[in-house]
Amino acid sequence: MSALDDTICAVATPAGEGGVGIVRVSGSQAFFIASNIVRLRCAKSLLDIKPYQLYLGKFLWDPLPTSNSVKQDSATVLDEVLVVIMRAPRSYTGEDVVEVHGHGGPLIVRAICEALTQAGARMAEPGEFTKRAFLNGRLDLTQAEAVLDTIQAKSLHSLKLAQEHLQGGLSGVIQSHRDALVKLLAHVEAEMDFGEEDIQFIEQHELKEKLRNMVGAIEQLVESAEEGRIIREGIRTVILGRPNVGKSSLLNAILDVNRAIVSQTPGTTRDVLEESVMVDGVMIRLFDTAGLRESTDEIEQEGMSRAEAAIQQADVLIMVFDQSQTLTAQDRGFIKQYNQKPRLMLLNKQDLPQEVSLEDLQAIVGRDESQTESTTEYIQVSAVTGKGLEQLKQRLNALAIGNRHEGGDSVLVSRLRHKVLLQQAAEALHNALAAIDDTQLAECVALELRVSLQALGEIVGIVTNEDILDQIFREFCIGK
Ligand SMILES: Nc1nc2c(ncn2[C@@H]2O[C@H](COP(=O)(O)OP(=O)(O)OP(=O)(O)O)[C@@H](O)[C@H]2O)c(=O)[nH]1
Ligand SMILES: [Mg+2]
Repeated sequence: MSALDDTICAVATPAGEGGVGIVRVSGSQAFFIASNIVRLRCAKSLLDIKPYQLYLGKFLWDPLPTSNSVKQDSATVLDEVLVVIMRAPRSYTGEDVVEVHGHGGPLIVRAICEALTQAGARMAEPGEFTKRAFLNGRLDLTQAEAVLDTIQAKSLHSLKLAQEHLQGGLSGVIQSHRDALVKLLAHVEAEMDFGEEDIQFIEQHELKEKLRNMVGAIEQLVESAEEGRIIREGIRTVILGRPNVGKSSLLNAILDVNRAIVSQTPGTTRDVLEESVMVDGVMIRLFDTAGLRESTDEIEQEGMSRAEAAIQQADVLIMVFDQSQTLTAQDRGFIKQYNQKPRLMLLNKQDLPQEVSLEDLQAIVGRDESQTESTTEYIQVSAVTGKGLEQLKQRLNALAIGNRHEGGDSVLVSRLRHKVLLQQAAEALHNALAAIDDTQLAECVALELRVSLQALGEIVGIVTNEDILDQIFREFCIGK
C-alpha cells in the first residue's frame, strides 16, 4: 500500500442500488480535491464550511472534457448531493475527510470517484481508510480488527464481542500486562547494570510471583480463544449418521425451509450443505452430510470424504439414529469412532413405532471404553412432527459454549492471531521463570521478558511490520 501523503477516495456504501451512495475522500488534499466536483447551494467553498455539518450541493462533472473547455463551465450537474467535511485529526482516519452523499446508484458513485481521481485523488485499496486510522494512532491493531468484525458480525453476540474490542477492552488488558512487564524488565535490567554491587532492585520471590500471576492471566486469555472464535464465527455443527436416518429432514425441520433433498432412497445427500440458524443471539452453522456407509460409488465416496472433513472441523456433532429400526453395527461404530467432540445423539422418527430406546444408546456409550471426556447428550426427535427440535437448538448452544466462560464480564480473545501471540508471550514468561530458577542470570531473564513484551506489542500493533498489516487490512472491503 502507498504512503500516507496522497489523498484517497472510495465508495463507502455497498455495491448496487440503494437510497444513498456515499463516497469518502481522505488525505491532506481532500477538501481541495472535492471542491473541484461539488458546488454548494450556500455558494461557499468546501474549504470554508463548518465541519461535521451537512451541506446541500450539486455534483458537477464533465466526463468527456474537450480541449478548450473551461473547468466547471462545461461540467454537467450529475446529482444532487449532501457534503460533510471532517478536519484532521477529528475524523475516522485522523486526516481531513470529505464525504459526498449522492443517490445510491452504481453509476453515480462511480462517476463521483472518477471525477475525484481526475481532480487528484487515488482510488483506495481495501481497508486503507482503517489502515490510515491505525497508522495515525486513531485505533490500535485489535481495534482495527474489531472494525472488520463489526462489519462482518453475523450474530448479536459476535457484534457485542467486536464492539467490546473496538472500545479497547482487549487492548486495555494487553496494555496493562505490557506496562507491568516494562516495569519488571526495568528492575531486572537495573540489576544487570549494578549487579556487581549486589543491589537487589526487586526481591526474587516478588519477581517470580508477579511473573506467575501474569502467566496465569495470559493463559486464561488463551483459553478464552475457543469461546471467542465460536462467538465470532458461529458454532460449527455437523449432522452425521448412516443413510436414510433423516439427517436432511432434520436440517430442513430446524431451518423450517425445504433446503435439502429428502428421499426414501439411501445415499440421497452427496455434498456437504451449510445453513445457519440463530439461537439466543448465537449463530449455529449447520452442516448436512452424506450418509456414511460402505460404498463403491465414486461420487458417494467423495461425499463421504467431505463429510469426514466436516466432522474433523466441527465444534459439535449431531449424531442421528433411526429409532424405528434396530441399531446397526455401523451405528455402533459411529458411537465409538466420533467420541472426541461434544455430541448430541438424536433418536429420530419418534412418530414411528419404537425399536431403539434412549437407554439402548446410553448403554452402548457407557460400554465404550475409549470414551473420552467429551459430553454426550440425548434427545428424542421427529423431523416429521417437529418433536424435540426446540430442545435440540437450546442444547447445541449450551454444548458448544458450555461453562468454558465462567468469568461473565472478562475479556474474550476471538482471533487466532491474538491467541498465537498470547501463547508466545506466556511461553517466554515461563522461560523467564525457569531462567530465574536455573541460572539466576539477569541477562537470561531480561531476554525472555523482552520476547514476551514483543509478542504483546504485536497484538496491539506497537511492534509490527508491513506484511502483517497487509494481511490484516486485505480482509477489509474497499471504502472502509
Ligand atoms: N416417519 C418419519 N420419517 C422420517 C423422519 N425423518 C426423516 N424421515 C424419512 O426418512 C427418509 C430419509 O430421510 P432423509 O432426510 O433423506 O435422510 P438422510 O439421513 O438425509 O439420508 P441420506 O442423505 O441418504 O444420508 C425420508 O423418506 C424421510 O421422509 C421422521 O422423523 N419420521
Ligand atoms: Mg440427506
